[in-house]
Amino acid sequence: MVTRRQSIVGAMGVVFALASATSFIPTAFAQDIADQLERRTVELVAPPFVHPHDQVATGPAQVVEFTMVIEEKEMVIDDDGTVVRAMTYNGSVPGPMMVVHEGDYVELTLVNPETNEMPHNIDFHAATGALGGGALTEINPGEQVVLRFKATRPGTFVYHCAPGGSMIPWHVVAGMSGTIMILPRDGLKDEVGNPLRYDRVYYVGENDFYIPKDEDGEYMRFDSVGESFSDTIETMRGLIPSHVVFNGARGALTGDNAMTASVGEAVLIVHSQANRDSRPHLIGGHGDYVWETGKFNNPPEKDLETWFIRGGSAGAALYTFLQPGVYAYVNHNLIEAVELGATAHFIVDGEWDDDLMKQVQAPAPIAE
Ligand SMILES: [Cu+2]
Repeated sequence: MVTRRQSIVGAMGVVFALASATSFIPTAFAQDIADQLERRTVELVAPPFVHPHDQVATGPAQVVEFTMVIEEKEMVIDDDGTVVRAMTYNGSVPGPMMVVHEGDYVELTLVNPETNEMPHNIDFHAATGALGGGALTEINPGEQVVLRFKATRPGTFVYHCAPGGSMIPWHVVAGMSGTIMILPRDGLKDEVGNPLRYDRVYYVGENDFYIPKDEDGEYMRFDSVGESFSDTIETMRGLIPSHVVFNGARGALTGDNAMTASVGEAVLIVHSQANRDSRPHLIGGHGDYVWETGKFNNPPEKDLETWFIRGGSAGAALYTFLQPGVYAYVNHNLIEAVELGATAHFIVDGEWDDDLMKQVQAPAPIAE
């Protein structure tokens, strides 16, 4: 008998080659440890913002419940009105950032509404086994699934869709990635164990888009997400993105959408790239403490000018702003920053410090 799931998956040409290898995994136990724990439900918020959370855990491990709804939709990604047939977790690119503590259990309800066209799933780089949960979360339109995993390793980790074959890179560059931050129960620490705290946290998710062009050199627009597949894959295989953007679109974090801070505030910037390398740089600032690989069991690097985000990872940088003004936060491949879109702004208020910098003489004609 061919089920609806098999017919849809077959029609998509998707082979869940590894799914059968994990079919022996029980999905429920009579006496799970997690069943004994207290539960907490978290409402996710769209990036660059992060849901409220404690930096230091206030009690024993909990089961932290999240829900994400997968939304396929058109999104405008630049000032020219270029449109992508995006696939998203909760409607944003990247998807929302989750925060838990080491030892907590993440319990995600993932919903794929009937109105979508594609099967989807989720692979958490923070999770252990079953393709990061990907093999246990494949859902067709009209289905939902609940996955629970134990947050055993502290750090910032990417999650992304991975439904098999060419669907994997396509869904990722169409927007289906995000980040979870697993804090040590006693919070972040410097290299000798002193506590490090942040006053604000922002999540900057970087995404490379590959919008095909027609014979006239114009960006193409498609009637459905399915119809965008073959031209998009052809463009993707050239490995040259048409857009590299923060938060889903050029300008999504500049101007009126700039991130804000005040002089003296410590700001944690979490930066993810699920598909491609990046190199964040804060122009006029630094990374005081940087977990370049995002893994908090390793000591942070200090005083960095630029840091490296490996494709398929998320890193974290802590910086206390010392001067007011507008700071550009860029991917320091400056072609990607300026031409392709990977620029954000911080607007920082406070008092200027002449000791750190002063214009000793304003521009004037060259003295004779
Ligand atoms: Cu997907």
